[in-house]
Amino acid sequence: MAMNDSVTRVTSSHWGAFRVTTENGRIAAVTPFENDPCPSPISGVLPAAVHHRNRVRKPSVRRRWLENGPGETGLRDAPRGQDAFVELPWDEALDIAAREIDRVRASHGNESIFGGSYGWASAGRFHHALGQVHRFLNCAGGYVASVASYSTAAAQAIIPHVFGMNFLKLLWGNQNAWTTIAKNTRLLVMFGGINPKNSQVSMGGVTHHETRTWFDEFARRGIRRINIAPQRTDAPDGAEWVPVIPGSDTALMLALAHVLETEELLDRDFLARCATGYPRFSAYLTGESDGRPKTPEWAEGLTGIPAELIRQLARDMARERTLITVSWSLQRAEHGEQPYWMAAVLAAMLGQIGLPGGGIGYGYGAIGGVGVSVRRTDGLTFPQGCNPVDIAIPVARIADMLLNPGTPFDFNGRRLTYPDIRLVYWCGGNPFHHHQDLHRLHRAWQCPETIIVHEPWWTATAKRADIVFPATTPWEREDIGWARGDSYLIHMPKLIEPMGDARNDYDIFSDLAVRMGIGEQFTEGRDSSGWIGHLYRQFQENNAARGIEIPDLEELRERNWIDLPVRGPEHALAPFAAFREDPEGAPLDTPSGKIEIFSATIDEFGYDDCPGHPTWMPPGEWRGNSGRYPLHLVSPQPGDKLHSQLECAIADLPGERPAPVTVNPADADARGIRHGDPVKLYNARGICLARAVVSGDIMPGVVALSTGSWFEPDDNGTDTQGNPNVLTRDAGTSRLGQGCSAHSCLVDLAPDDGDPTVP
Ligand SMILES: Nc1nc2c(c(=O)[nH]1)N[C@H]1C(S)=C(S)[C@@H](COP(=O)(O)OP(=O)(O)OC[C@H]3O[C@@H](n4cnc5c(=O)[nH]c(N)nc54)[C@H](O)[C@@H]3O)O[C@H]1N2
Ligand SMILES: Nc1nc2c(c(=O)[nH]1)N[C@H]1C(S)=C(S)[C@@H](COP(=O)(O)OP(=O)(O)OC[C@H]3O[C@@H](n4cnc5c(=O)[nH]c(N)nc54)[C@H](O)[C@@H]3O)O[C@H]1N2
Ligand SMILES: [Mo]
Repeated sequence: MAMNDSVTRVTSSHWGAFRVTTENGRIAAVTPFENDPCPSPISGVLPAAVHHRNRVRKPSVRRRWLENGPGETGLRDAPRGQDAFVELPWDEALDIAAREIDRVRASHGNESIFGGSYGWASAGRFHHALGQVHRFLNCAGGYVASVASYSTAAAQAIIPHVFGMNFLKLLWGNQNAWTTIAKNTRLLVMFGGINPKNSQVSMGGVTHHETRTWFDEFARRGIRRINIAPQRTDAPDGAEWVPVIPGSDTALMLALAHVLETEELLDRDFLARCATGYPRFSAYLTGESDGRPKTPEWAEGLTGIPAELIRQLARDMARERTLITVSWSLQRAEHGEQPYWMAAVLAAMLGQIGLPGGGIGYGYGAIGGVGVSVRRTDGLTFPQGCNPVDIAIPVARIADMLLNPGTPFDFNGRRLTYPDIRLVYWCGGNPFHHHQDLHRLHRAWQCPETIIVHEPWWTATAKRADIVFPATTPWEREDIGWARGDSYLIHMPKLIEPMGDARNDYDIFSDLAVRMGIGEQFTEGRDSSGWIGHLYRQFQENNAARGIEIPDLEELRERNWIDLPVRGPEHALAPFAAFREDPEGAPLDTPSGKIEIFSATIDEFGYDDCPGHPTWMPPGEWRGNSGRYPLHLVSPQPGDKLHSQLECAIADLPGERPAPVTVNPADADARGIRHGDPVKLYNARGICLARAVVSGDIMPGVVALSTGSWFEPDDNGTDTQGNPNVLTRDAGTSRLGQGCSAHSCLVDLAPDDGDPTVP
């Protein structure tokens, strides 16, 4: 195309499809995709972000690493993050990196390379950064991997024990569709809400944003909606708001269960036929086994919810067709396994699991694809190969691993040992945004000899690497957009030339692979367009076998997008219906074949932080047991963007940084803080700046600061942008799940008077 042509094409992203207009080789404007009923505004900053001065323009190597070699002892004087970078030509930088990977694998073995490399990267089936780095490291002899996710680690550990299936299988294939809920549910009880700001996003994309539309429909149909969450805004307007102290949902669920038990409102037949272990659990519930009945009065003090309200809610749940939903946030907390398990027990007691619109659902609203009625399509996956190294850590235990090589730890019934990591390779994630207790991560990050990062932008993680390779963004390369739970297949055209010397992750890995003698293995003789064509043909074949016709790639290029005929109420799910009908004939894959209210397997692990049935254990850091830091910090996902992506352009907007912290008027008044005031949030782990949004939409005693700001500490270590992870605690949910427990965090708040110390 000629340089001054103005072209508009549709492209895809994790937050949906949108139109991009390019002019003179630059992204000039972004406009909504016409078929999306509720397009996400996240791409508004795209033109500014893609062309931002903060882009990594050339391969860059940290000066002291270059001068002194890997593992140089000077890290104490100039830790990663405080050193200058030297820009090098591609050939030289690739030679250095390939030599260094070869050195580490020869002298310490592949089990000293960490390639867990967590992150969302960007959408697009072929250029997905994580698939790229994993395939590359597999070809190179393997790497230490990571398992589960920051999103749902505790759920992924507990759900198979309870329902006998992988959590993701439950999520995508065994939950009520929105259509089924609209038709059948009468009472929707939402623990942690169902937040449309989160359903803007889905892994790989969500073209048709329909959560709000469904809630309008629920309201029209008179479906009662109850939002049990610290913030009113956690569910669409019109829901009844029941504020709950964060981390106390298990106590609330136990009290609801207690009412069902004592008022004989439970389905004993369902429990006998479809569940196991109720008698043992009910001895705990009634206090027979521990002397403490889990009454509504008991829960009132823990949850902040009046006992009478709990009692009434339990009766209403027993009377109506009730769907209990639980947001993912509940399990990103200490003992995060418990509310997930207890919600399943509560649903089993109500006896509606397997009935349309009843039972239990996890993660509605957390991502846009959940609940959407779309037939499954398969394929378009860049093969990662096999990992010859059989070591993986729970994903959120990265700092523990780097700080404690050789130390044993427990994980879901196994005793594992942290490996001794010499080289970290990160591609498509931003741990210095997403990990907890960032000052601790910063210390841990000084341990490896070498850190290599691919990034389009100079994020806090890129700034803390030894070798940084500039990566392209999706708008600088061709790809295919398609995702689970979406019906759209989108050709993502290359819209502009790469910024600076940026290259595709695939091309960077191909060149490293050639230098390391594994070129043929990694590329199989294909360049990126060869791979896209190859994967696309496989996708066509797979789906033809299922009767879904996919046009040729040339035609898709021409048409830009197509809406595949895979949507519709006929694909609505009937979760657990067959099991409910005939639990012996269609058993679950648990040891008992039933829903496990008591799990002998978990019991035998002997974990005091995850016993054999759902149990209330007050978190170590929790409002009920705090003196010094009286406010509970929740750190939800940002509504205006995806994690830390495109942040540099948002930070440029007047008044946007530091980030807003939502505070109840009572807490603000007590500290002399007014709406809009600069404030500092602090605890023993760190300090960050923020600006106060004083609002009655958050319950007293709780403050909310979204994730997403880049970590930019000043000389005193105070984060200037408002990243909650300088405050959050870095500990596993329990020995079972070892997940991220960011939501268990206490802080205090003060006006920002410019004094670097805390009051
Ligand atoms: N306190 C607290 N912390 C949390 C959470 C919380 O609730 N509270 N939530 C956690 C959760 S659930 C998650 S998922 C994580 C999210 O954490 P991350 O997934 O790490 O966040 P992103 O900002 O999406 O990071 C993606 C990075 O990849 C880069 N990138 C984009 N495209 C490409 C590409 O093509 N190639 C390369 N090489 N790089 C690319 C982006 O610039 C960005 O820096 O945060 C976790 N952290
Ligand atoms: N716009 C946007 N959408 C996103 C993302 C994004 O970055 N931006 N990230 C995506 C990702 S990776 C994920 S994992 C999902 C996460 O989806 P979720 O985990 O469901 O969402 P969060 O925003 O972390 O939390 C939702 C709400 O839970 C409430 N909450 C916190 N702790 C508790 C508690 O103990 N009890 C109760 N009852 N409520 C509590 C908080 O008030 C919070 O606002 O979101 C996805 N969607
Ligand atoms: Mo996530």
